[in-house]
Amino acid sequence: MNAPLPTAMLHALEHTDLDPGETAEWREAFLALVAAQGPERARHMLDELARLARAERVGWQPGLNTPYVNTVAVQDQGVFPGDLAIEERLGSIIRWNALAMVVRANQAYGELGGHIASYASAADLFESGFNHFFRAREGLGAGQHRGDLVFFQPHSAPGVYARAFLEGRLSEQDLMHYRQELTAPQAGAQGLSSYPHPWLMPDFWQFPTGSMGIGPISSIYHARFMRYLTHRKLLDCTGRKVWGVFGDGEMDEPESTSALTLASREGLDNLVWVVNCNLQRLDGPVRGNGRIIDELERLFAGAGWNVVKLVWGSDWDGLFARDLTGALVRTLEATVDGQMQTFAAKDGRFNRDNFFGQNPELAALAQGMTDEQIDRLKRGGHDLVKIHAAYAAAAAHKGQPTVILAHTKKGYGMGQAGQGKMTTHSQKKLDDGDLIEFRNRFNLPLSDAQATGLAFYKPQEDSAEMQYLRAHRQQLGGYLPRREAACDALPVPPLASYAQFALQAAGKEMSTTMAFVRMLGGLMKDAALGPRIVPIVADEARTFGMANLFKQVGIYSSVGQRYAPEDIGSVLSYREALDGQILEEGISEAGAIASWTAAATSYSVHGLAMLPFYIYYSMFGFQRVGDAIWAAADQRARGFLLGATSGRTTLGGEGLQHQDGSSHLVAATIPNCKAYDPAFAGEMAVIIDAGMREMVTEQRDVFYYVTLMNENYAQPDLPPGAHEGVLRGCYIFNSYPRLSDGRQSPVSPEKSVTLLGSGAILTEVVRAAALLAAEGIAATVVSVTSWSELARDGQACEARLLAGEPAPGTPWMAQVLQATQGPIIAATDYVRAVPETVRAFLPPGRRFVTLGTDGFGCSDTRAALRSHFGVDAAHIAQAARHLVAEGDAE
Ligand SMILES: Cc1ncc(C[n+]2csc(CCOP(=O)(O)OP(=O)(O)O)c2C)c(N)n1
Ligand SMILES: [Mg+2]
Repeated sequence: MNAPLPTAMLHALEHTDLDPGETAEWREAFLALVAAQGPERARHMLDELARLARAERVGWQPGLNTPYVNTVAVQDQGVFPGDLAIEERLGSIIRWNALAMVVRANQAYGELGGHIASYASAADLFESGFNHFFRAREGLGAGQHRGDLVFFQPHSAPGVYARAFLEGRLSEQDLMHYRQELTAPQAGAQGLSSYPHPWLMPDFWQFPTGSMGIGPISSIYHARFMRYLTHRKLLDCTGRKVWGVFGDGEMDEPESTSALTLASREGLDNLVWVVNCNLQRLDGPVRGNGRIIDELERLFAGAGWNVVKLVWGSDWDGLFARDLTGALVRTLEATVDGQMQTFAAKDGRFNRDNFFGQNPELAALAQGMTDEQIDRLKRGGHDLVKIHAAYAAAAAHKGQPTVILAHTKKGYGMGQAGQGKMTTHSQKKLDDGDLIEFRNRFNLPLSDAQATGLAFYKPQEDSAEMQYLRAHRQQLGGYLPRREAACDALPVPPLASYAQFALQAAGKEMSTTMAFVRMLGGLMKDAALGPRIVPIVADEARTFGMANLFKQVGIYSSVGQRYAPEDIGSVLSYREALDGQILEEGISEAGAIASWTAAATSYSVHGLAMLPFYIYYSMFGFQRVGDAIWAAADQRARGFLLGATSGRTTLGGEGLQHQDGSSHLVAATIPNCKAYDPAFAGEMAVIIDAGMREMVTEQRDVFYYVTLMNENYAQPDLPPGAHEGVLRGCYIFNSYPRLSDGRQSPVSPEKSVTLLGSGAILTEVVRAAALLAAEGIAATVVSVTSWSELARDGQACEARLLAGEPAPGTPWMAQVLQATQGPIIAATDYVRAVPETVRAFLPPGRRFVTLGTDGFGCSDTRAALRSHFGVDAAHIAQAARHLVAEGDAE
């Protein structure tokens, strides 16, 4: 890998030299040292000089860039183990089918969209992986490979479908229903989703990557989670890799690069990224005035990654060898990406004149080549031999993650229709001439009519190509991508074994956060389920009173603990351990949610069910990393998100940025997320128990969002028979008959109200009920544990009704409220839109008013905040008085 560069290249890289003679002496001395004593001694000498330079403060820093050439030298390439001609033919066929699929869909329905140019640039990068590197799951048995994890660039999905077509996993009918998931089943076909979506194609896609940046960060945390499983001796993941093919434009997403140092710090040599540097994104060049490969090399090298540059194809080897003056390297060093893109878009003639024509040395280099040959000079990412060499180097590298920076052309092979064109990203229509040109360019065995008719092409099953394709996948364990869901079901311990204190709290004061942490500690002691629990925090464990878990189960560290912690004698000591159970992600909600996703999908990715509990400031969840949660939902995550210190008034002093009044609104929009805002520890216990059973025993693809509060108050016993209501969204908590001279009076509808509350605001509701009862207004208090479950249930009943079903059912909300009387007031610590979602499902004829915390939060006491937002007992009681008076007046 570290073979010397030709001397000419070194000349090309020289700076202005004030004393070339002296330089020559130093150079000769160094070369003599390498020749006589080898590279190790040479490295030692350079280190020594670097130490001296620093000591003398000469202001020298080693640059992070290497020359703009391949990292793997020709002589280190190794022998290509495949049949180049067959692989190229297969690649051409897959390219064609991918293109035909997109163009057909758009000819039929112009609005469907789709992409051709991205896969055209990535095809060889994908194919090398498929033919030689990406391992599929053999099975879950002992000694069987459980498969690599491969993250595919989303808008290159057509290429993955086109390959699956040759593999016999998708039919021609399926390809004809690209982006037609609703129409396809009517034609007996499978609709192919636009991008990798496990939700939509649960047997096919594993990792949702459609939102740029989420694939990259997710791949890092999946790789780290595999280490976690190995170190905790739950599952040996050695020998399995995580591969990710991402775009160069995609690297601009903050999520893409924010965890690079985690990957290197953890020494994740099970991780390989291939960044497809086609120099373009959607609108134009990624770095028109600079060079993205150089920039990424500096970034990744600086972050501690092994960088493999895959810049030029094999045809360039000869050019570099003949470039005795260094003119070629010098010119490449001086060419910015915007210009390189123009060269990609133009033909051989243009490049002879404008690239090689830049100086006589370059012109001489190109002299023996035809325009056609110049046109076909490949970039590294289009040369299967060079790609294989880079992948092999990456796969063998130890101790660091690797990034391969692959230089390609966007729209490669699309000719005038798209190669290197500014607008190529969205090009999805090709005219007859373009199609014929593409067929010719890739030597496809299609007649003119077949080409212009966009016929899909599949070689005979017994052809050399098909045999080759099958044999290579067989060697690598089978086909992929392939998503599987088979895993062991986990038993959940009886509720009473870890949550009796919460179910029968008998008025003991505590917050629901405290109750949760106590329950979690108990659950982790369960022999069967305990080890599968993954507590995750983003530097807020102490905030939530979880410090005791540090000692109990330890914080995961891939190197154990190399220091004596300051608090070593404490029962709460900060204990890091190789088999530590807690994932402490530091201040990175994006990282923590990626960790959670990795654990929450372990049942599918690894065939081993894990149960993550990620606890965080609720404001920094759906609001901060909502898109990552959406992707986790797509990936069919199973686990708990705990939005702690929740509510806009309950958090008190923390103010505007911290106080959450909206997370339940967003949670409600995620179809497989069940969101709860319990007021009491007993309710929370019932919800956690049901969630665990649903996710790890019944193995349903749902996840739970539960908000927790930091307010201490008396926790009542859970009323008998409340379980069903707690899970369906509400139950009657208590009734407060009106008091008159200390005696109870009969209730009349005019003097009754029904008060609904959730989370910590339920305590205000109860206080309001007591105030009203004392004034002669009877109140029934309904504890709402989930507004979104109530709304969903109501919508389902309504849908059945509208569909004319004979027994559509009554919404649970209406059933519960039928037993109550008077106007209804709902109060929460969230924006009013949250309780408003149930308005349609109330019993008919009841007045309904919602109180919430719309507006910006601010810092003050809970009492002051609740008064400010109008959700305290006084405001609730006032609203009730008004509604009762309104009723009296009617
Ligand atoms: C978060 C997000 N923002 C924007 C998009 C829309 N989008 C899809 S592909 C693309 C350009 C991708 O460029 P690059 O990463 O360089 O990939 P290439 O197609 O060039 O291989 C954009 C902007 C998206 N999918 N996700
Ligand atoms: Mg790009």
